[in-house]
Amino acid sequence: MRSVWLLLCLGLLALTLSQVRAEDPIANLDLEDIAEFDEDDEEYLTLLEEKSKNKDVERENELAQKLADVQYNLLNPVVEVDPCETMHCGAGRICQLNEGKPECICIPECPDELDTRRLVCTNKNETWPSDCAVYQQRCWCDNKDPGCRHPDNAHLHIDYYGACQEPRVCDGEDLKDFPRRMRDWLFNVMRDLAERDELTDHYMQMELEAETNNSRRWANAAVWKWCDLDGDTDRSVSRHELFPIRAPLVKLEHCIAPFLESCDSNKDHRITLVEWGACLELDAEDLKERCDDVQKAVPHLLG
Ligand SMILES: *[C@@H]1O[C@H](CO)[C@@H](O)[C@H](O)[C@H]1NC(C)=O
Ligand SMILES: *[C@@H]1O[C@H](CO)[C@@H](O)[C@H](O)[C@H]1NC(C)=O
Ligand SMILES: [Ca+2]
Ligand SMILES: [Ca+2]
Repeated sequence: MRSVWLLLCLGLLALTLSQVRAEDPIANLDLEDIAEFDEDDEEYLTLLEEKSKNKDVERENELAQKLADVQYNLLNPVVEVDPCETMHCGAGRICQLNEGKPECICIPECPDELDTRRLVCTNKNETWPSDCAVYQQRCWCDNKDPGCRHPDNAHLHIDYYGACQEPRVCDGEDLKDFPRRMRDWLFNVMRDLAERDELTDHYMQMELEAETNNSRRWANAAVWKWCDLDGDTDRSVSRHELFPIRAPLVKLEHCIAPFLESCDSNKDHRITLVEWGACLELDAEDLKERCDDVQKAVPHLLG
């Protein structure tokens, strides 16, 4: 019985590890959005943030270490398994044993960050030393801990990676050329994931089509990314779901924010596939919704 449990545990960790590699970075949130936040959004955003955080090499190493430990335990089944091993705490929280029971608590200390590349800009346009510091603050405010600096910080989010900066205006040629660059970028990301064997069979097939049929090249990549962003599979991409392509790119691509803004042409805060195709300047005829929902089931298993 115990070994079955351990195997399950091993499987979950392996799954987590493979996910870590498959995720590309992320993030977004506008000030005016805060008011609309409901529990589901918060939860979903936390999941996204968690995913992007997982990209961290340190975290990957840590998981590799855990995996090694579980393997060791499999071979040496005398060792007690820490109940925290299988406990999943959200961003800014860690698992701690309380009278033998696993419990999520606010991360007591974030690593001292001297590296300016770790800086993040929040939805309040405040620069924080690291993503850890932001999640810790949010946790403290959720828990009414004295470390909470302002009650609003219960809704603190990362707007983008890097120090807060004066937004650079994107206009003229830059904006006009952006859809083409974005299409190229999406195709390259998809191809890259295919080469690393990190797409599901369904998306592998779409990538192959994109490679071999010029008329499907941009369209398939666009459909794939749109499906990929639609985390709750309601067939529209909310502002929160744009987090993964916005946050890591804002600093590098001054046109990404206005571009994504422009995609929601009817301003209902959701991007449909038709809107997505139009803002990437693709032919509506070529855009067929072909999402692979199987893939979407995976994160829930982990949650
Ligand atoms: C955000 O903060 C930066 C740096 O302090 C500042 O230059 C910029 O104008 C602010 N942006 C907004 C939208 O207030
Ligand atoms: C390429 O894609 C187009 C558009 O979907 C399709 O009509 C055509 O049959 C495809 N060509 C090949 C060789 O598969
Ligand atoms: Ca959605
Ligand atoms: Ca819309």
